[in-house]
This record gives sequence, structure tokens and C-alpha cells, in this order.
Amino acid sequence: MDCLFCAINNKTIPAEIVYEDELVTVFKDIQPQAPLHMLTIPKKHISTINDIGEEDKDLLGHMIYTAKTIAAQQGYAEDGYRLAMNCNEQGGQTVYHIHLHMLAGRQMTWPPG
Ligand code: IU
Repeated sequence: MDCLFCAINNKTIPAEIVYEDELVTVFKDIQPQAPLHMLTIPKKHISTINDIGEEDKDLLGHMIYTAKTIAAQQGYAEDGYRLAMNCNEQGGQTVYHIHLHMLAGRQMTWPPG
């Protein structure tokens, strides 16, 4: 399968990885939309949120837990940050391997564009 984020997981293409364990990789987004913009991705290939199965519920919890831990480590817990996932075209998804955006370091607005 030709998946960019699987290639980042496998380290066949480079990324600025800040954390990884047996379930997830966290790396810096190449086009940051905030002073801190990281993506948490599962090691398992899941194309979209629609493809998340019952068996993946713990994995999704681990993704959120990992992102919040890194946000805290980076000093953003108190000021706050945004976690976001986009699904399919109208959701703004461009890479079809699920990823949790973590944006921090500026005031977020609502609704997002
Ligand atoms: P989206 O939710 O699918 O739109 O987010 C994809 C993100 O992946 C987006 O923020 C890109 O800047 C980011 N990205 C990346 O970090 N490295 C890459 O090689 C590519 C996209 I292509």
C-alpha cells in the first residue's frame, strides 16, 4: 500500500518524530498552522474515521492520551490547545491515514474554516 503516513511509521520517509511507542507515532506537521502543530498517527493503517472499528477504540483513546501528554510536556496544558481530526473531502482530509492534529501556541477560533 502506498501510504505516506505508513512510510513515516516505517521510517522510509523522514519526519520530525517527537514520540513513538508500539501503537502511535507523533511528528511535526510539515506545514504548521500554529506555533506547535503535531500529528499523532496510529501504527496501524486506518484510512478514515469511518473505518475505525470496535477493536480500535482503545487505540483512539491512546492517541488522545498521547497528544494531551505531549501538549502538557510542551507547556500548553494551561493556555490550551486544539485536537482535531478531519474525515473525507468535506471534512478537509487530505492524507488517508487517520491523524490527530494538535495545534497550540495561538488563540484558536470557532468555527474553524
Ligand atoms: P488533513 O487533516 O488530512 O488535511 O491533514 C494532513 C496534514 O498532513 C496536513 O496538516 C499536512 O501539512 C500534513 N502533512 C505532513 O505533515 N507531511 C506530509 O508529507 C504531508 C502532509 I503530504
